[in-house]
Amino acid sequence: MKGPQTDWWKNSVVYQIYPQSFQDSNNDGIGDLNGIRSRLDYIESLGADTIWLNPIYVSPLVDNGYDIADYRAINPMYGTMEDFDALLAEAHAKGIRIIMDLVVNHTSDQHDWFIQSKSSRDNPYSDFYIWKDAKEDGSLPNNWGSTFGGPAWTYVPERDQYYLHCFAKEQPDLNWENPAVREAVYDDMRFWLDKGVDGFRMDVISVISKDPAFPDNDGRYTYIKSYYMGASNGPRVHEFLQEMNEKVLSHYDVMTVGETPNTTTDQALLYTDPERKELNMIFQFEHMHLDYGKYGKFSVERAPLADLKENLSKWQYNLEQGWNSLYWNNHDQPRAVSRNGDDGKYRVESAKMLGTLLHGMKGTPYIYMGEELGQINPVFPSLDDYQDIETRCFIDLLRENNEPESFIREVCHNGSRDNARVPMVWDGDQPNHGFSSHEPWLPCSKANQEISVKNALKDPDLVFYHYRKLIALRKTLPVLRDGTYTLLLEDHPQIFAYKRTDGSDTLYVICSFADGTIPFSIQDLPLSNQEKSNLNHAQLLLSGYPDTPQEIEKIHSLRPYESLMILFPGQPD
Ligand code: TEU
Ligand code: CA
Repeated sequence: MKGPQTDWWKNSVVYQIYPQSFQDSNNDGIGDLNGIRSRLDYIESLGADTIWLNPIYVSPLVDNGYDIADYRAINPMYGTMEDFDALLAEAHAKGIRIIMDLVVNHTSDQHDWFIQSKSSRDNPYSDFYIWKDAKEDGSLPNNWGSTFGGPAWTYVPERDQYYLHCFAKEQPDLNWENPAVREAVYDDMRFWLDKGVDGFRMDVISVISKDPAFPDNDGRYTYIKSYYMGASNGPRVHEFLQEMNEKVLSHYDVMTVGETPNTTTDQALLYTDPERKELNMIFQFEHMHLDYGKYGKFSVERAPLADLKENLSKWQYNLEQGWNSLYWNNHDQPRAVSRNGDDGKYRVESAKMLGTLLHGMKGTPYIYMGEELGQINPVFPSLDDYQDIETRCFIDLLRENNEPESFIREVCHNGSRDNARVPMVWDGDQPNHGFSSHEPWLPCSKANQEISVKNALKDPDLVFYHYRKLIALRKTLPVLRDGTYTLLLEDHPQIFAYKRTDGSDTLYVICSFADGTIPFSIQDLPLSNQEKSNLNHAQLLLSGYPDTPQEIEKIHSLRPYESLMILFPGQPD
């Protein structure tokens, strides 16, 4: 929407939809825009007020849409521009905003810009991409590797040069040093903003500025040869984003979230401090890397609770002048219940606990489709069933390294992006889980068959209603938006506890990561004298168990993965 920027996004809860897998409406086995529109009531009932759509533009789907061939046209498999307009209008009518995925670090190699650019060294688009000669000795321009395996440079005979691609060779990096590239991107952004889109999630936006010397890297990130991804936050990235804000974003009341791999809290402040007029918030990855092993997230490790407590708290403390995004899941990550919770006996309790832990923090929470149900990692019958380019690349790499097939299966089960991309489970009793009456593009997950919307809506004690309460609390409790954060019980080996306070209300969030019952009482917390004398005023707002005593003095333990939200309401003025 045109007009000066406001900070509506500080009150928002964002629901991420992977369009290919959410709801098929024309029974071709592929999710689509009309399918999403048919499910807006569900999203409205959850209470999320903003939808993030993964890319729906024309694309050859080498990287499932993150290789865009036309930024202003809808991929016909998702529907038409009229279908998009209808979705946007109906969402807005329900008070639901929609943000799009802006993928402008690179295009598809089928984009007209690249087709022209690679045809010769002197055409209007020649400098739209990053072309380099071979080194004197004929070797590649530098040692950068692609995130999806192999070198980050591919040779084109027509130019007798190499072009850079930090991702697949079908995803050539745009040359942001070229003002014409930036203006072309800004025009494409205006096209969507003038249609009423409410903002953008910006794909690997920290990578758009490269060191002009293109130096060899020190070989970090060798497990996926993605040397470059270790060097994002390049020299002109903030200049480019301030220009983008000044020329485009500042003219609309929109939200922006930049995806910025390998970004520290200091760097995050540069992106999100409102005084700098760049982005509203970023997706950082430090908590996603706590269980990384030799092969990154294709790992058998688990994030130690102490590291989670330290890292999530660091981001709460250090972004006071900025703003955090809060996420466990997305289309690139495995399911949080499997990764950080218990996807067996205590699936429901641990899913609720992870939701409480995240949604009690300061920032904008993101819910990835199915997270509100407590979805777990699917079991793919064979390694051949994985389709994601990143997973395929790792399977090849691990086999090159002679890793045992059992290890490869285990780390793909733990880390593959396909874990998040199987069809949404509407009704486990319907063909293809109610997603489609046609064989889906990616097989449905039997492991999630009972973890369905239909079952969730029938049972108030399942994860859906817990997430709905968390979202409702964020709309009604100012302390959740503006309160300070303080980690409590720092050294407790099984409890992650913190408090939020705004000088009036004080909220205590207590989360057990133990798979057994452990002793706990409210007196274990550093309550203020006033709180100690007002225990009877404290309110148990939310628990992961239906039968937790409302009188908090009667709580003497935490059951497996039990989570509590306890409010000491401010004294009425
Ligand atoms: O992801 C950025 C990225 O580097 C991811 O591949 C992530 O680092 C990796 O999965 C490890 O967690 C963005 C998109 O979200 C992803 O889907 C695209 O494949 C990628 O950029 C290229 O556009
Ligand atoms: Ca379809």
